[in-house]
Amino acid sequence: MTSTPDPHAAELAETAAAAFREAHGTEPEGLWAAPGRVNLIGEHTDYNDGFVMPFALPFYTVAAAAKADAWEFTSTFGGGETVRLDRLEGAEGWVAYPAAVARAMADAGYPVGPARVLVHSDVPTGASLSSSAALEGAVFLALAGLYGHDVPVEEAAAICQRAENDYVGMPCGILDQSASLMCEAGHAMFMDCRDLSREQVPFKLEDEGLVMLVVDTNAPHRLVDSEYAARRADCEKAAGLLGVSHLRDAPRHARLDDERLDRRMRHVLTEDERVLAAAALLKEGRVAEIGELLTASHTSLRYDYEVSSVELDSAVDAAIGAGALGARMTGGGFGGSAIALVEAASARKVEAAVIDAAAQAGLPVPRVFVARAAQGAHRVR
Ligand code: GAF
Repeated sequence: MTSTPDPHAAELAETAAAAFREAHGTEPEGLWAAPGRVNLIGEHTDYNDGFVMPFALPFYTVAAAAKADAWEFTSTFGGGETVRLDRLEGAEGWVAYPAAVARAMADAGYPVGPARVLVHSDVPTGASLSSSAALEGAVFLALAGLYGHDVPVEEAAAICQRAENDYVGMPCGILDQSASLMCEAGHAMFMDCRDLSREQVPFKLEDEGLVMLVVDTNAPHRLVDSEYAARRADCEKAAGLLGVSHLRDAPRHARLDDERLDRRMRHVLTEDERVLAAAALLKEGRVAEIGELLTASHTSLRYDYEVSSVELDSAVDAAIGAGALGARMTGGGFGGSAIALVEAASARKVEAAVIDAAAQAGLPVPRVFVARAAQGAHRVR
């Protein structure tokens, strides 16, 4: 939450301010932006009290907002109509997210509202790039700003997570909200999900002649919520059998008789080790060497945790086949996006291979773009 606005967030904010004026005939009191994210490594570890390492993407959701006599929510992506609510309970569609944030803030002792909130965004939706967390983060900052609450950022992330858990009904961990609120430009954020302690690790790939490609498979998410909840339940059961509160504390060489639970546990334990190894390499400037860890993470998510998909596997296999240093799915899985670490000189070749592989397999055409580590959530003006 720094004071220098990201230039792209500032551009989006101008559009949001104009749309707010158009909808309400007045100026917003302020504009707040929160980004989507890529998780570099550390997948399905957050709810096991483990380690993650996301970075913010230069895609933002901007909230233009002002105090008002009633709740009014407008978006530039929903046809521009304004939804007026007498009460926050029962809000539907995208409005369920800002309504959930306002309710969770009140629950936490930060009463807010009512307010006019207009939302404008270029965070891809349904792509595992945290559009929900970006929406929650932008609305949180807007409401906290309007109603004068100075909330520690760790608490802000926890409130946004509870908004999603308690009122949207998605049992997510703390990764996405923390990433959107706490990442810093030019850095990946190594975070311990047990206490949200974190270290910003320099992550400027261009200095090393490398790029990070994001492959949005354009595949619809399938069974995301039910399968996600099932993985959480497996982890809780495995931890219970081992007598630990979270799998992060399972002994390294523990084994479980239940073959499926054993694989789930192995993923969590080895993934935590990979995050620690990747953070150590990045701190030593040995960026290219994290490639193997990314690919090992994907293999573990594919076979042990079983959250990949045919589209994600196609993208990862094609990227590696075309010379990527490493590749993996990112986010919850079952569709969404993959990432590939590549030498800048081979980026085009890898992109073409990924698109060609999808076409050959009759899969949706992926969208491939280069990611840079952008700034976390902040007030634009
Ligand atoms: C989703 C969840 F929202 C996160 O909390 C995290 O568990 C992730 O899947 C998997 O690492 O994005």
